Amino acid sequence: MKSWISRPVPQLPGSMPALRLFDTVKGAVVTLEATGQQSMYVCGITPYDATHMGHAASYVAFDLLNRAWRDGRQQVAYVQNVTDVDDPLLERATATGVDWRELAASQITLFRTDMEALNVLAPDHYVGAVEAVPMIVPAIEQLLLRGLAYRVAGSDGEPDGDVYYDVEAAGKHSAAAPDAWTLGAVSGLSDAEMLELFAERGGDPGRAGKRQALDPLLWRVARQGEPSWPGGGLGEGRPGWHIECTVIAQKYLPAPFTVQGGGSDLIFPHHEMGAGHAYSLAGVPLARHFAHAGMVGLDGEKMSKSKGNLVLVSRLRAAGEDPAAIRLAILAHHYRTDWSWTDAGFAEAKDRLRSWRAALAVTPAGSAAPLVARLRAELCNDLDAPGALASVDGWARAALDAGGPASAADAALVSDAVDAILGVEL
Ligand code: 5CA
Ligand code: ZN
Repeated sequence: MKSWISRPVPQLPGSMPALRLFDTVKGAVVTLEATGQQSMYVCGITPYDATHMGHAASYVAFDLLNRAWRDGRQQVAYVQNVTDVDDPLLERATATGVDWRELAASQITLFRTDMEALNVLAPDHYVGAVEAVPMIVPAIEQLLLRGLAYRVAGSDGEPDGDVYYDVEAAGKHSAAAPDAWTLGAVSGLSDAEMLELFAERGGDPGRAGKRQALDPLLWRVARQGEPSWPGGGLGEGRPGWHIECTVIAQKYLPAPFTVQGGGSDLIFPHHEMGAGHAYSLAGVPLARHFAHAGMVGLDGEKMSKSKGNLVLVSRLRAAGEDPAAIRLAILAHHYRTDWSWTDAGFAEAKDRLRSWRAALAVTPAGSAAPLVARLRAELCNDLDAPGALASVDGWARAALDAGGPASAADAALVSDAVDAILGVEL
């Protein structure tokens, strides 16, 4: 699928020190080895109401990681998916009387435009679930062959043949290896916590005929009125959610790749099950590290399509708001914290942008290099964007207090650094 167009990233003198990042699995900040080659998979949107501020914040968070790596002279291979067929998308299409393909296409187009406006670097591969079906089918067949997946007989009006992943068999199968996956390896949750979240987040714990309540769907055989694709020995149908991301990541990235990213609502079951699928298929972990961004709310409530309390990037843009200010409003919060979008926070971001731009015109000679060093120190410390913003604020105050004369060379370096590292164009 077509990705979007990245704006060029200025190359700064010097480089970012080794990056420290919070790893969800380890529950601690770890140092990412600077091997020269990094790889990242960030879960993409389900295109039925894009792009709300929660989505935007998660992509800006991993864009900071991408930029920090690049500034540290690392090559980055970046893959993102689009969940372009899924129950909620189909439900929304039915409810609004729009063809599901049109709904998805329109929201993906909007998302691309929003990402470009927010100066989020594009992935090297942007892959839809639909186009990945031919790769996903053989992976599910493999899991069946290895006894790590099973078919469920039809009952209660459901047809025969849906395929589920056997979490218990998969855990036992890999248990001998030190880096093996067993249920809970990624999320560290108890059974009771997993059961609750599984039901909330697209799982079907009560489905008759499953071996364990937490077994996730791999293949849903065709139903009347639902889209379906050829599934070889699986029969016509469509894939389950977790196997889509697993197979796309395995196809386009090394195994293991460096960082699996997404919002914290993806830790369980999505990234847990994806890690299981990947280990079952490849015998090595999916990713070395798992990183998760906090949830964004609106005035204290989680922002979600179902609650209808969405702040859309496209709506703000249509109202003439500067995307750089939207990005700054996001960066004012550490990526791991949960926070709420507010008008006051946005107004603050707009003031900040104005002050930075005014300061650029009176950049004191010799002020740029120390700022670049401070920006790097903040970012390599678990992507501390609020710390970085405070550094630029300090520089801007000093510049405005001094009131000139300006150094053109320093102004150029400050502008390049704020762009390269924070993705904000002054
Ligand atoms: N298509 C799947 C991932 S494969 C999905 O979760 N799609 S999504 O459209 O619901 O979300 C896209 C990304 O935005 C995910 O990383 C998700 O964790 C993140 N996200 C969704 N809602 C919020 C929110 N309110 N705050 C922060 N991040 C959010
Ligand atoms: Zn995903």
